[in-house]
Amino acid sequence: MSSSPTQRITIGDFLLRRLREADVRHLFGVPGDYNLELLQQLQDSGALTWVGTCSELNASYAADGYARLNGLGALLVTNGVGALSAINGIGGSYSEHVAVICIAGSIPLRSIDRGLGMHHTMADGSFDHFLNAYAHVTAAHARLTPRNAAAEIDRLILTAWREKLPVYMELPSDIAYLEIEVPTSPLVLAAPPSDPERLRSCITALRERLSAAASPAILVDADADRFGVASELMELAEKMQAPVAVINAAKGVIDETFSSFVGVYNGKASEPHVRDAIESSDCLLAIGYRPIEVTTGDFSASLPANTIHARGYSVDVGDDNYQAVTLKEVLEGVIGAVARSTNRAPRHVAAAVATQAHADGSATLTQAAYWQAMQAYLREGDVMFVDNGTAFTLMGLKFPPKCTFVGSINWGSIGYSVGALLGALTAAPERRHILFVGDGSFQVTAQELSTILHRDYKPVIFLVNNGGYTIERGYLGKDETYNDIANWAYADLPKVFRRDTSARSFVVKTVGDLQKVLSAPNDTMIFVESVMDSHDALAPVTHSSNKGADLDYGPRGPQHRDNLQLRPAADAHAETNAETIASVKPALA
Ligand SMILES: Cc1ncc(C[n+]2csc(CCOP(=O)(O)OP(=O)(O)O)c2C)c(N)n1
Ligand SMILES: [Mg+2]
Repeated sequence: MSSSPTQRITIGDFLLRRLREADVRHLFGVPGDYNLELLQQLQDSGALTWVGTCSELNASYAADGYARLNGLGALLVTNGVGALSAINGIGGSYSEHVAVICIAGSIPLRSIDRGLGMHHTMADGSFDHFLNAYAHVTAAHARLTPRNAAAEIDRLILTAWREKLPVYMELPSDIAYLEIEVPTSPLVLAAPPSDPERLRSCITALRERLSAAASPAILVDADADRFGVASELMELAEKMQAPVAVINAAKGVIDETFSSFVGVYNGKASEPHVRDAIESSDCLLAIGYRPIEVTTGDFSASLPANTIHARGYSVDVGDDNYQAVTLKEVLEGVIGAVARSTNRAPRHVAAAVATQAHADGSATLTQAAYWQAMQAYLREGDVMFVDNGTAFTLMGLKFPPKCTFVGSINWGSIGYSVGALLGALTAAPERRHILFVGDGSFQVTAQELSTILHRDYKPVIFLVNNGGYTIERGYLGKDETYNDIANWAYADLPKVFRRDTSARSFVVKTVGDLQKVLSAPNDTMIFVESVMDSHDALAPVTHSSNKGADLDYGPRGPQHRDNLQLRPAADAHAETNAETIASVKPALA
């Protein structure tokens, strides 16, 4: 029996206290009768700041965006209707490895005990549907009771943080004000310590392989960010003079101005020097590598057979698999164990330099000119958000130092970026946040702009109005109406969502218009609607969509019919600067 001191506290207050101890300072969501009692506890205690959103879907995206910058995020929804609205976003957090705690105020235990039918249920006598649904998209789930609350709250929060995955917690509405006995000591977010022997052996195995290698290299996936080891990887690369590449799901995780950074590895779609560094390495260290078609150049990625695979809590080296080790401790140990290399030929490759766009300011705005202007706009420390669509062109730009990239590459749910922007702004309002979004994606979650304005945040929003789903036209339906959308007055929306807004809104149609608005100061929201042709997409985007259609529909699919698919323009390579954005890749449509 533990003799640590305990105290009596209500379940709701304990939950809020634990969230605060886990450095969750904000809670996103939508009130409902089943969660209002917890909201009142939040209000009375001031433990957390409530950020009400327009929908639970947006709250789930916001909590994810918050967690990307904060390590952990949380949302509060109501039973069934709220929980199922949020489940897409939680699925995304699972797919993208983001620690989000989804709390559902749920049916009172009294009703469950007595079998009383209640609203926001299927009225079929079962109260478990949503718990069961969430079991598939979370690392852990539980319905709290007065008996299990103290243990389950800690288990769920710790599981989310340790696994970098979402969890789901039902708080029956009649127990939040009941008192339980809990430890007075704060919750400590810590990874379980490594098994000393396994850690030692693992570090030795890695040191032996790396030290014997002539051309060691490192390949980084998103887990390097989630497990917070980017700086260790850079230190290791620097010490070994080894090149580092990222896959596009990890864009921005390694500082792109770091001398050993070579670029984005994407199989055959990679720049040759990146491909060579990874595929011909005699000792490749891959971090959390989770290949899918859009991160591997349609499965053309080919890692050396003897690649070392390191994950959050395990490492594969040759025939050996090391469990009970943490990535950070492994990397720290390896950095200490390998000798500093002084004689390896530096692999550093100068970054592509953007060619000058045509100076004619009256020229109609094109994707090529647009992205070239964006390259010049980015600055140190920016947080960049990308939604699905031609906005993926951002992935081909070179980021300045200390930038953060927020995207949903594996999950790819359109509209994610607008909710994520709200969340990330809430976590780090002092940074400059830039959203790159298409009109189609924006229409899914546009109303969250109102919360961003309401809270006086000052992001820069670049919206491309191209009349619909251009990236989809590269799959199928080049001119079909199913890829068209209603043409909103996008730039008027800040005014609609906040009457007294100070936001600067612009509609730009020419290169000159765009250049002018890019000099606007960042002292308020900047909203730029750029009007472009529905068939304008850089060749890498269209090409990727075309290949995606072949994979999706097979040889008997309709994509080969005449003119049914937007293809790379015949003169794409003649574009003034298309080639400067050559490594654009993912297209999830
Ligand atoms: C929730 C969801 N629904 C549908 C899709 C399919 N989808 C992927 S991209 C896309 C169109 C994006 O259009 P837009 O944002 O306007 O980008 P652009 O026109 O620049 O390509 C759609 C509908 C999706 N990824 N997610
Ligand atoms: Mg569009």
